[in-house]
Amino acid sequence: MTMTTRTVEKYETTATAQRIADRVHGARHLLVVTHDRPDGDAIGSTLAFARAARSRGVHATIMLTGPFDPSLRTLLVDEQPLFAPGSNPPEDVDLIAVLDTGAWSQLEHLGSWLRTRIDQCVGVDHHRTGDTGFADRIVDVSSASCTQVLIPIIQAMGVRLDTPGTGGAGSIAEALFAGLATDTGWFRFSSADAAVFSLASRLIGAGVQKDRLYRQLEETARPQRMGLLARALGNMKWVANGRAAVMILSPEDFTQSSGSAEDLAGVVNAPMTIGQVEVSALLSLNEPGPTIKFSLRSKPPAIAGGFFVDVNRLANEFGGGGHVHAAGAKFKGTMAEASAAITKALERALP
Ligand SMILES: [Mn+2]
Repeated sequence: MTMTTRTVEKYETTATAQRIADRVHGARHLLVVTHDRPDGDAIGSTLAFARAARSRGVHATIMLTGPFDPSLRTLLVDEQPLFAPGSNPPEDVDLIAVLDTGAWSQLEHLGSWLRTRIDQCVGVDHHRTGDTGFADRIVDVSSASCTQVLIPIIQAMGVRLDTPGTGGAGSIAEALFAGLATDTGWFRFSSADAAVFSLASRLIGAGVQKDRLYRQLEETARPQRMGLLARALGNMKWVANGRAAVMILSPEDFTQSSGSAEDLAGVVNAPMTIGQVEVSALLSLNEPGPTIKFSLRSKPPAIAGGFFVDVNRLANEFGGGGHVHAAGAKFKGTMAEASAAITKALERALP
């Protein structure tokens, strides 16, 4: 009998911060990329890393893939990234930093190009799983954001982060802070631990203007959001003795408020401010059709170890999923059927 041994490589750190810094110093043209549909941490990470490399005299280009929230554009300031698909990566690139992901599935448009240059790639990430297998990578799942993982690398590059007056618009510190703030829900999530606050303190000490950044990133919705919110609250139903709220938005609501699916961000959260509410559900259908979108939110327990509703499991019942406190699903049927089905599921989850 023969034993076949197959090494399944773990997704973990293989390089030191100094090793990554040395590779940056040895590069002529660094390309910085991140996952498709980049969020605040992805954009913040690419900006911080490219700006740090440039401050050490290394030519750096950022390439972003897919749509992203228009408010994040304000972080770019003078930066002019390349966008994929559409433009091609520069030919003379000799080092590629892949940030905030280690999964080929999140690198759809650049994946095949990156695969041909795998020995030029380094990875920096804070996610638990990945399959890109770059030889030099730093994976720190204890970090709240990828920008936090970048700190020791940027320091090893010889870049100072604490100098007062260096944290303004378009700075390395601002980009690092943007990733840290957005990935921790502005320091509310459990990932916002003492190390996160201490890093935030350093960055604010460098001059990062958190109030301006908050306004720039979080208070930029279109007026249409208020119209949709008013309609959602107007038809809200309490279920399970007021411990859950169900809101409905039909195609008519979207037409009359001139709103679109993008204007929905945050609407599902409105009932969560009510003390007795454990779960909020928003059922939306932005144009006539058979597929209704469920958005579900729940609160963490009121006391450590106490009761809470796992909305990921609730969403699973409808073929969807997500996280414990934020999930979604798609429902085929009429709005009345959708409303009856979610009401029944909520009453079961909140006996
Ligand atoms: Mn992240």
